[in-house]
This record gives sequence, C-alpha cells and structure tokens, in this order.
Amino acid sequence: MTLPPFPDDLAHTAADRAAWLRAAGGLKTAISDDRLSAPTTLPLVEALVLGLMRQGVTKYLAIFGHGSTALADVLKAYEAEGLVRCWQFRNEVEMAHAGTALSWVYGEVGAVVTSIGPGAFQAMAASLAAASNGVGLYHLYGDETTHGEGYNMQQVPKPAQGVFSQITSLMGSAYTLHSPGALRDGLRKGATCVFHPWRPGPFYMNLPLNTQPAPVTLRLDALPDRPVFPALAPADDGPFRTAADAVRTAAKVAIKLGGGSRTASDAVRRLAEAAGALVVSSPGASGVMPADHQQNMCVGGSKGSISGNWTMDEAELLIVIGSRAVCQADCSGIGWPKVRHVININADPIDVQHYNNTIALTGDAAIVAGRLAGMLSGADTEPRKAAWLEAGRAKRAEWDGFLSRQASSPPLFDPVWQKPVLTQPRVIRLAAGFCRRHGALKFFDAGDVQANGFQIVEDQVPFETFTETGASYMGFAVSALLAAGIADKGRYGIAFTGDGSFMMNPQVLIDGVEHGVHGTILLLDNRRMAAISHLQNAQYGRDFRTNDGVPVDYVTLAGAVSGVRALFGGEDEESLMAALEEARAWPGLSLVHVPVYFGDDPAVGLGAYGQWNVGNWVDDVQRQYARTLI
Ligand SMILES: Cc1ncc(C[n+]2csc(CCOP(=O)(O)OP(=O)(O)O)c2C)c(N)n1
Repeated sequence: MTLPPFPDDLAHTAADRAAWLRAAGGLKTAISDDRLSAPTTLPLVEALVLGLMRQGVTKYLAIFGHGSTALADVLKAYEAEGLVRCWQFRNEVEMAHAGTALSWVYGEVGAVVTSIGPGAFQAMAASLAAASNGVGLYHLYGDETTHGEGYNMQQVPKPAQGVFSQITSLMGSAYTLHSPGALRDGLRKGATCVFHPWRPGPFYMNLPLNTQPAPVTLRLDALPDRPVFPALAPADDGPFRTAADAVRTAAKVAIKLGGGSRTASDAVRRLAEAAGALVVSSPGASGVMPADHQQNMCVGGSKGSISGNWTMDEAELLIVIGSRAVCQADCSGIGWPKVRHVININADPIDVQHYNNTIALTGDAAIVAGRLAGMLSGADTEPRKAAWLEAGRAKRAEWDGFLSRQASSPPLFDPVWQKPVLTQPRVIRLAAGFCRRHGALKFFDAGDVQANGFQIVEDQVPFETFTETGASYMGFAVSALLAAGIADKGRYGIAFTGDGSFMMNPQVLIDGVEHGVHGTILLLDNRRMAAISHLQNAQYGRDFRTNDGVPVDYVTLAGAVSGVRALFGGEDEESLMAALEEARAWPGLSLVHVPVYFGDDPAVGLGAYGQWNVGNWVDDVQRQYARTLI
C-alpha cells in the first residue's frame, strides 16, 4: 500500500495522524510494517494515547474537566477513526468501579480519565477496589502545572511540589508526566503495574495541565509494549519434596483458597484429592473448588460457615494457595489454632512468607499446585486421613442442611414494611439459582447482601461470582454492571445490592441505559444498612444510626429514567421469579425491587462462625493471637 509518510510535525493535527494510522491498518500494523521507526514530534497527550494503544488500551472511561480537555480533544480525533472508544459517566466512583470490572470480569484493561482535584480524588477513592482485588487498569488524572506560576484551582492547596504524585503513590504505583521526554519511562512503569503477573493494580498517570499539549519527540515503535511475564516456580524439587513429606504424614490437612487460586482450579482439585485435604475458601474464591465436591468445606473466616470454620479450627497442616490472609478470611490471624506447619503457594515472595513455620513454594499457583499434586499422587496415604475426610463430609452436610432451612424461611412479618416479606437469604438463594440456570454473572455489593451471598452461592467454576471483598466498597456491584456495555463481549449479569449500596451509585441507572447495558439490579431493601446494625447488635447489644425514616419508592425512582425497566419483586417466591424473568427478557437495564425482612428472627441471616479483631472483640482476639504459633 502506498501511504504518505507519517504526519509527524506540529503543523499536522491529531485528526491527520489518526486518519493516517487508520489507513495504515492501525498502530501495531504500522509498527510491524516498519513505518514508524523515525523520530516523530507530537503533543505529549497524543503520544500517551498512542503509548496506551501500543499496550492494547483503547477504551477510555471519562468525566472531563479543565484538567483534561487536551486529552479529550485527542480522543475525539482518534475515536472518529475507530482507533479508540470513550464512554462518559456521571460519577467518578461509579466510573472507576466500571473500569475495575472491565478488567476484572472481561480482562480488558482500560483507562479512567478525570479532571484535576475532586474528580481525581473520587476516582482514586474507588480505585481502592482495584488495588485490594489485584486488578490492573490506568487512571489518568489532570494535575497542577509544573511551573507553579500560582495555585491551580482544585489542586491540593499546599505550598509543596507534586502533592498528587505523593497521594497516588501511597495508593499504588504512580507517575507524573513532569516533562514530555518522561513518557516512555511512565508507560514502562505503568505496564509493569497494570499487567503485573501476580499483583496487578491501578496505575495513576498524573498529567500536569501544561505538559499535556507540550511537544515530545520520540520513535513511536519505541513506546513500551505490553510485557510478557513467564510463569515462575521453584527451580528444583527440594521444597516440593519437603512439602510432600509434610502432607503425607499429616492426618488433618486443610487447603485455604484465596483470590490467587482462581486461575488454578484444576490443579487445586487434583492437589486436594492427592493430599486428602479439606478445602476452605475465601469469599472471593467461590467455584475454584466445585461446590458439589465432597472435600469442599465452603467459606471460612469471620463470616464463614459451619464446615469451613470447623475445618479451620481442627486442621493441623495448612496449605495456603494465593491468599494474603485478609482479616475476614483469616479470623484476624487466629483462624488456625492447631496448625503447626504451613505450605504456602503464592507468586508473591513476601505474601508467601506470611505465616511462621512456612515451606514456601513461591510461584504460579496452577504450576506449583499441579507439581505438588503430581508428587503426591499414588503415595501411601496416612490412614487417619480417611477419618478426617469423613468428618468433613458430615460437617458439610450439616452446613448444607442449615443453609437449606434458612434459605427456605416463609415470608416474615416486618415492622417497617408492616407486612410479611421475604428474607434476604431466601431471595439470594432463589436469584443465585436463577443466575445458574441462565448462565448469568453475579455481582455482590457490600453489607449483609455480600456476606449472605458468599455463604450461599454454589458455583461449580470460578469467575461466575464477583464479590468485591477486598475493599467491600458499597456501590461496586451496581457500577460493575456497566462494564457489560463497554466490553467487547458483555455478559448479562445481576447486581445483588442493598438499599444502602444502591444509593451510593444510583447514576448507574442513567449510564447503564446510555451505554446499552443488559443487566439487572436486584435491590434487596431492608430500609437500613443491616450489616452494620447486626455488627453493632452483636457487639454492643444495640444499633445506632444505621437506618432512617424515609421510605423510597425505588420502582418509581428507577422507572423515571427512560430505558430502565423497573419492577416490583413482590413478597413471595412466585412474584420474585416472575419479576426476574421479566427483567432478564428486557434487553436493557432493569431493576427489581424486593422488600426484605429485618428483625430478631434467626432466619434474617446465616450466622457468623469466626472471630474478628474489631469493636469490643479486640481484647479477646488479641489475647488469642498472642498464643498463636503461626
Ligand atoms: C463506600 C462504603 N461506605 C461504608 C461502608 C461500611 N459498610 C459496610 S456494609 C454497610 C451497610 C450496607 O447496607 P446495604 O447496602 O443496605 O446492605 P445490607 O447490609 O442492608 O444488606 C456499610 C455502611 C462500605 N463498605 N463502603
């Protein structure tokens, strides 16, 4: 193809260059055809867009302001040529959650764009969800000028240099494009953060207002590409042999699954069977071990299960896979009172050493767990393992029976609703079954909804449930639905949310319609922030300021947004299932409002089981921690 040379001087516009790139078959093709090896001069912010494109980042989620108009103008030109796409949002928290979900659920790394100051702060607050769950994406923030000619409106008002750089660097990895020539360094550091092999996270690129349009001269084929990290494992069999010996001679082996085990489900199952181990999950590891596997003891931790927490109490040898020992999943460090030795499988060389008496198997969870399983298979099994597995089966049956009973409670009279309404466990169980039958994704928002959710869901494979337990950020689930409208192949999903969480981000009603989302918000309305009421009651015997007296008609509220199908889920199973069917049949965004019970009846929830270093429990927990070996 005969193409003119790349329009490489400042007399040409972003539109000229975008048109050229389209004609050349896109950036990657132009580079592989060796059309971009000469140094070229263009505005820094445009070079940034090209640098991100080189890494496969072409989706932008934006709320523009005076801190990002230069970027907006470049995106407009590039979008017109089909090289990037940009979606507008109404709240930066909601937008950042949608960006996190785009990467987490669909594996598409995008860029969240804000202005300087308040917009950036809001997006950064929400990026806690990405940081806590190990999800990579770019955050591009407008920032104060590098010349300091006076205070910039909306900057942090302090006579200091690079304050936002300091703030974002505390949350994760950050870079300020202080001078145009720094772009390659910034993008190289960005790539190793967002595509990090075991702990990706949000990367904050701070864009000073004055450097954004400044010219930069560079070779476009020298912009850092997406890095490829080879999977790692211990170099020799020594540590595997030590681990295998420990497993063979132990009677009561437990495997603890963290989020890092999600890509290793096959190896996890083989290891559990070869090791004669009972398996306990963190909330985010649902489905890694199939729900119906008889060695699956379900979730364990401060909000655990009968079987999961029994296993934690009794186990003597612990195999941890991909877990960073978060308080809720580990009972604040006292969850394994009888364990004397730990085999830890984790790619992170620091996390792998979390417990005392550790045999560290540092590396990729699937490879390492698979190799250990291979070493164990066919070995003579310690005869007491059979009794351990048998006892586990009995505990699991106990939990299954309890769950079924709790989740089939009849509607209970509720003093606020002044009528019998469904319980939250029952609604979640019914809706989770609905999702399973229809292959729908499940998203869980914070609160009782989330805890009941991870105690109830029964997934056979991972990545069917997204429960943001890292930060437990209210509003994440409803915002995450938006990613379906942005992803190349969005999937239908249901966001299980409480009235408290939904009202953190009701903008999703508008943005969900605008971005063509097919999804359902299932609003479980107990007219309060029940998780905190329950915690206060459990600790102090009374609740405080966790509800209000303002009834909200959510069906009318949602129905006021054109394009949203708003339905009442009713007070019985038949009405709920009919509403869910109708919602799913609606090709856009829908909301199903279900009043749920809050009160003293034990059917309100599923119990707690484990311990936690919070509130007035801290003395007790810390006394136990002082006696803990690992
Ligand atoms: C943004 C944010 N603010 C506060 C909290 C603390 N918090 C955790 S759960 C919860 C209440 C959730 O209420 P709701 O969404 O109505 O669900 P419910 O517990 O009633 O099922 C609160 C306030 C949080 N996790 N996230």
